[in-house]
Amino acid sequence: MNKILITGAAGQIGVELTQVLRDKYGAKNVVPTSYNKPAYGKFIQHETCLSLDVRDASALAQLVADAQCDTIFHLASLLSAVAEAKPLEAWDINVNGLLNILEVARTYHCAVFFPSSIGAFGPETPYFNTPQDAIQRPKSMYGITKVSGELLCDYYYHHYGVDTRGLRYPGLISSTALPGGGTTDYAVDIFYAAVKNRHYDCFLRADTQLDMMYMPDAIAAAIQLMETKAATLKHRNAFNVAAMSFTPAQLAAEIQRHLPDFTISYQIDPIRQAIADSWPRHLDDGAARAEWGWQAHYDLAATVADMLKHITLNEQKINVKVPIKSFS
Ligand code: AKB
Repeated sequence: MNKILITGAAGQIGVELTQVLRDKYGAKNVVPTSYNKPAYGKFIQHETCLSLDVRDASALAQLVADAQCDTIFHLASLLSAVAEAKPLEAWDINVNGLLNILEVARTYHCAVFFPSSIGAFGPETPYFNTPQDAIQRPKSMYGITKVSGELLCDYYYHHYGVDTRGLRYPGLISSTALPGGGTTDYAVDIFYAAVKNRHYDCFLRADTQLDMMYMPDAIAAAIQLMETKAATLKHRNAFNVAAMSFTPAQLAAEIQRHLPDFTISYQIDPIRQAIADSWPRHLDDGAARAEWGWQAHYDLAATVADMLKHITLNEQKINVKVPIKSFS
């Protein structure tokens, strides 16, 4: 990786990935782009984050050509709950946007990182130890766009030799940037509510078990996969990765070990609950371990301790957005 373009750089993954890539490859070799002006100006300076709509193929091509990029981390995407509320826009951004990225990668010989998701699976998939190669019949528009993305990445590799690689991320937890409209957002919102109000009203049922990962592991996985020698990869795209799997009740209990007066109640959002109920509980990430040495470092206890430490420290400094509650 010599010159790296990042789309969706102001999003939950993008904010932290941009910083880690800049530290590793040099700030001048990383080109962060975002559709919206970054809400997290503290973390990505406005003047260095370029404005880009991934649906604008010619602007994208111009940028890649001008900056002479050889790698693209394509993070721009609508998440599951928003995609369910805006299915056509989700298709346009998540699928047509990716097609533009793949076409520009084919023309300018770029490698591409594409984040898929546990959302690429559906209720017909085994819920536990979900295999790397399993039936994929997602019921959400988000999941449909993610399966389409996985297949398009395979297609561009097999037909054009584009070096496409990707992961199936679980719900991601981070103390830097908030997620925007996902089903697993509760696992981030809960920390801010715990620190500020000692109470959280959860939109998923207490027993909704899902795979989750702390952001430092998610960032390390993406970079490690992109740095792996191509010859060792059999799957290339859509690697299952896992770190921990828990329910809202288990997460609340772990937070209570640090904040004994924290309480949780449940007010179910039927749309997000239905999405969560259709997703696997725990992925088998054996292929990622075997092919490129994947290993998570943060479990539930370590994640909760680190999140509470950072959010408590930053509470006064970070301009926290109000967590999204409804998408109707
Ligand atoms: C979402 O909830 O939509 C995402 C995901 C699991 O892909 N966090």
